[in-house]
Amino acid sequence: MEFPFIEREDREVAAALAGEEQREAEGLELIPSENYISRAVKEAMASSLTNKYAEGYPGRRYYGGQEFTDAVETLAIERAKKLFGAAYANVQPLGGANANIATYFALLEPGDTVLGMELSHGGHLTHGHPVTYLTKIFNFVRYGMKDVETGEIDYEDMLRVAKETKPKIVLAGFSAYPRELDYEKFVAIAREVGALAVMDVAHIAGLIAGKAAKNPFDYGFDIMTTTTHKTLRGPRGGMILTRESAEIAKKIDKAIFPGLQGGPHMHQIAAKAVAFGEALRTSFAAYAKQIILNTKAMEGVFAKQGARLITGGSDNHLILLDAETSFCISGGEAEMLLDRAGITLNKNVIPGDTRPAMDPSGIRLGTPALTTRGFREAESARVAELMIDVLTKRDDAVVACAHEEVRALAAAHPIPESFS
Ligand code: DSN
Repeated sequence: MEFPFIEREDREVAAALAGEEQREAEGLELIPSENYISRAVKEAMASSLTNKYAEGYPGRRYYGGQEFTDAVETLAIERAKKLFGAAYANVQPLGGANANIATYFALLEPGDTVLGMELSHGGHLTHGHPVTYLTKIFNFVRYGMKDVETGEIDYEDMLRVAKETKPKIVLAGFSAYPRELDYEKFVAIAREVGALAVMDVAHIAGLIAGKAAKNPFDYGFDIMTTTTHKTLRGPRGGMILTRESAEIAKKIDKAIFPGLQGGPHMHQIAAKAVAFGEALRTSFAAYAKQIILNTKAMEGVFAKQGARLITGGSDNHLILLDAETSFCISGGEAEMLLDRAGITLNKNVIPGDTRPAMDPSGIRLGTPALTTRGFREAESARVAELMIDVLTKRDDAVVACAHEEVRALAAAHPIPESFS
């Protein structure tokens, strides 16, 4: 993307923006929570709607001049409802963390309990990690995997904890778990203890929208929270979806505004509307399916090499690999080494990790961004081979050689401006 005005008026920012454009174009993005947006989504984000205050919701705002904010927010809401089979959608959360926090404040009293996934087993900070301020207000209890080699969740223990601690929310969802959850069991446990079943689908929203993964609402989940910028391929932001209860939706609306946020970012909401429109096209289903095929192709290469994959593989868009056991290298070192070859991914804790969080044993990688660039199974498998080469040999010549091939793969698959 060109920035002619910034170039003319602010050379320092222009240099940083141009650098990022080049980094994204020439490198391969494997961070599973990242993706590339269309030019149409970018245009909406750069639109004049950023100038407008619009506290409230369509048809009931606090300031005048809302005919166009109401139009875009209504479009975003209606498209989101259609994509996920929801009765209600709040498209104002500024991000996934905000969506989760608002859901807690909407539905809980201080001191109430949430049963969520252990962070080192794939859960997210906002699912109640002690470093978040959420734990000063609510009580978070945990479930995890019974067997990290297969990824099976310990549903028996989860039920035991639920009966003992009486959570108000049973929270499914993850940011580093490569398997599908047994939604029936989650909902059954929630119902048994009188809790609401909430699923944070941030990572797999695009897979659900593209019908390449099960939809938690089909299994009775009450609420889904999500980001809009990962597999869903929209602008950075969040959203909360309610399956059927008008009462819950009303509480969520109040928690977002005036409870936690001020003026909604209307340019982002316009971009969400555009992205949801893109996700409603039939081509998006093919995209979602290809993400999983590409992950499987990478999984096959790592498995053949004898690498240790947490849960034994992947059913979705991401792989969690024990770099320490597989390649005798820490996650942090692996991340830096691969960065030098133009392959970006992130270090990640693995279950039972004994290493520090800033340099854990694992790496997390995924295929949503590569798939947007048109990678298919063969190219994805080749990227895994290049990674293995770099991680096993590590010398400068091998890194340089891999980097050259990465540049060639990137050049052959330019970041698209449109998905139609
Ligand atoms: N930062 C996002 C991720 O990478 O999964 C969610 O925290």
